[in-house]
Amino acid sequence: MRHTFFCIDGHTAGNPVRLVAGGAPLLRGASMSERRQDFLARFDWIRTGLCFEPRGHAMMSGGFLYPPTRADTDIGILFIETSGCLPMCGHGTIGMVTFGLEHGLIQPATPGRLRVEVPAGVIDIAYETEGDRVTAVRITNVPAYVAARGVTVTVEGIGPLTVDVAYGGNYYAIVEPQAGYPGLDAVGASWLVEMGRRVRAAVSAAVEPVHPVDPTIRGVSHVLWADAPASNGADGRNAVFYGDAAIDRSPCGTGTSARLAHLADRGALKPGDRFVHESYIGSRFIGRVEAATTIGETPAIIPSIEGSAIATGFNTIWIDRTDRFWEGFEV
Ligand code: PYC
Repeated sequence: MRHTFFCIDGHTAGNPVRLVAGGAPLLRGASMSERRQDFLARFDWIRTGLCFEPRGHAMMSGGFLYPPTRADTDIGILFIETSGCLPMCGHGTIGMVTFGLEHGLIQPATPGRLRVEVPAGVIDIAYETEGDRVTAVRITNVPAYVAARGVTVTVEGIGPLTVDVAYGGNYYAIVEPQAGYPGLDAVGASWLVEMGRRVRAAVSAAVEPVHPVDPTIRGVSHVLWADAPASNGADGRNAVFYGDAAIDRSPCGTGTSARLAHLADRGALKPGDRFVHESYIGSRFIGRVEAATTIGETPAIIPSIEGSAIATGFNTIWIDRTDRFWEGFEV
């Protein structure tokens, strides 16, 4: 049996985005969070088939547009990625909103603005256009907060390492330069991947953060290797490790949101402050601390991130069940 998926492929700040514009499964659930659980239970083969080799690669990421479940939102987004079915993805949202608007799949009630339901909650979008192109997308993200401070773990190949854990739509172990991690320029991408796996495993054995309002969002899925900026005008630089072998080519939207919460928590940023975050390949998002807030009783911030995306083409992909690798593979 052959399943056909019509995709718009492209990238946000260098990281891939595959918008599956045709072939999305019908999902059950009263919210995008419940639909995410339904997708994981019944359709995860679509994610692995489209994201893993041979149809994807270690960094592959994307998702589907759905009618929202809430009357106060314009669309719903479900994310797929090599690392799983994320509660929220910043670079993916920037890409999917850009491609959806440019190809008429999203019809905003108010031009320049969208309210989007994602599994992690509701986000607000402001976008700019030039002709038929979307040139910038700003996401006012779900609230971000620091879940754990000063977690010391022992990592083979590094030794003792102290990290903080922060949430920006996914949970991040944030590693700042210290003994054992001398900064991005002193280590290579393969070191960041190998040590990223070990840091995530060690931190996950030490703490399991659970979202204060939605307990389906739990656990450290990503490692943010933080550093000082490499070039003029940026305020910080990072390499985000995700999945089994990926370093985000973008500055990572949820990672930047977590980093904003992290810096705000220690008083280095306050509401209104901007933070230009540079990726491993030198692309940028403009982050901003919009306001202080709470999640339940937990102090948090509302972060925003701005970036842009480029579509690179249409891609009609078959997943044929007679193919030995129909569900994809990782090596
Ligand atoms: O931009 O939020 C993001 C993201 C998550 C994983 C890769 N990119």
